[in-house]
Amino acid sequence: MKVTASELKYVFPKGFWWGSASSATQMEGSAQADGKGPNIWDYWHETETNRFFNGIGPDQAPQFYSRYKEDIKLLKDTGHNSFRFSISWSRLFPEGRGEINEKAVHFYNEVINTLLAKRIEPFVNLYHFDMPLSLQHEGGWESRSVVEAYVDYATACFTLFGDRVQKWFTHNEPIVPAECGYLYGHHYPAVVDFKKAVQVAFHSVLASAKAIERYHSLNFTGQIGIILNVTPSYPRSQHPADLEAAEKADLLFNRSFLDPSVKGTFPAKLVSMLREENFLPSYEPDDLMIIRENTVDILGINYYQPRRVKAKEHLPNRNAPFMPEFYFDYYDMPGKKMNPYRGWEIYEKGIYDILKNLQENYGNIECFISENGIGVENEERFKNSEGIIEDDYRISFYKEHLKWVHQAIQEGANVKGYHVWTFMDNWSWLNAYKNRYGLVSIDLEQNYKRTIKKSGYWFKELATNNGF
Ligand code: BGP
Repeated sequence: MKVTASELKYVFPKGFWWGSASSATQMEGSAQADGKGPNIWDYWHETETNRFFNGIGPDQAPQFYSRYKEDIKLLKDTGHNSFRFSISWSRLFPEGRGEINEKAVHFYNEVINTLLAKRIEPFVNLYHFDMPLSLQHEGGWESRSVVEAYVDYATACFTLFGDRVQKWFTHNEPIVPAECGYLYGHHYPAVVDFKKAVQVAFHSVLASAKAIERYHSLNFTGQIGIILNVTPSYPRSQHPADLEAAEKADLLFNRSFLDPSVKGTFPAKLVSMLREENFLPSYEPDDLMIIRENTVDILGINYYQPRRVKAKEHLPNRNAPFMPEFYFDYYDMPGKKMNPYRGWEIYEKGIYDILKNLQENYGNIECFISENGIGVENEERFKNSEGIIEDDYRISFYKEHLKWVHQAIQEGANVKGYHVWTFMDNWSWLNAYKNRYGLVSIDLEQNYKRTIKKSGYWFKELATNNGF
């Protein structure tokens, strides 16, 4: 229902981007179809199925590959004026480099053209956790040759689709492959090695800068940026030791990517922390200059939860593998609000704190909320007699975050849009279909039948009214 602006409490700036984010491996399915090469997820699922919730792998993602037309219509029905998806590197280049897969070119052209025909702006991300297997065999992001392969892949994407795509992103949450793949064992190759994690992180930053350099050198008129999960670090107290713990967590998890991406430099304090432990990455003479000169045009912010920390209570075991938690302990704040299904704290003001930080300390760079959402288990129980899931908790979740986004805008934050995670219930890296995040539900029993949830109808109203 369209209402007038005076009837709304929270009105957003004209042209605000309303939409959602997705990723290839989580949405496309058809993991072996039409010449796609395997990526690390296809491989890991095949070799260690037990690691995945109910043993379900990426092949059973919601089949966007074959159903994109129906899905793009649903994007329209849920009010999207913009939509982020990622290109599957191993669909476009089955070996990661070399011969291109024409069927993939056709597919992504179709997706882009269908979106544009419906006046939905495509936001295209190049890397969302899905390393082609053959490049992982070369060492993945640990390896310099993979950085070069990535720049070639990015160049191919710009050349193929850059006449129509105006918003590009080099990575989604690049810290995740570093921490989950090289520290915490959640992503393949599940190595535990801090030095390697740092190398992976450094190469991701370098790859991003090189792709930005390439994009700008090709004289496209669009923008290129990066998507970061900036998780504010809150200290338990104002005790100097707690403050230091929070600062170190912030340096490691946020500023490690935020500073080089936006300012072109790594924080001196982070560098000295890493030097002290002999963890500095290896790099070539020009790398730091490339990073300095090729910062992002735009920043996407994924926000789900805060990070609460305190000073360490006990000395770490120096014989155990080094972990970020050598610098701080997690703080379990009494009374915090939780999403029990995902085990993540819900703290709406965090989104405002991030935007204020960007405004005050990062030149008020143009940004948007690129992911925000809540994953809930067994949503079937909320189905009404018409088969629609009444997910009022999701609507409240969005509203409570949007109030803070609105507040930041009133105070001058340069935030241009709000994308939820996610459009349609999809396959999650470790939880498969356990927690559902979509505006649209998927019925796995009925051939992935799509049904708009109550939140999907609400989102349409939100976008139509440009506020609520
Ligand atoms: C973000 C990722 C998404 C998505 C989301 C939800 O960090 O960018 O890919 O998965 O988190 O998390 P999960 O699927 O683990 O519940």
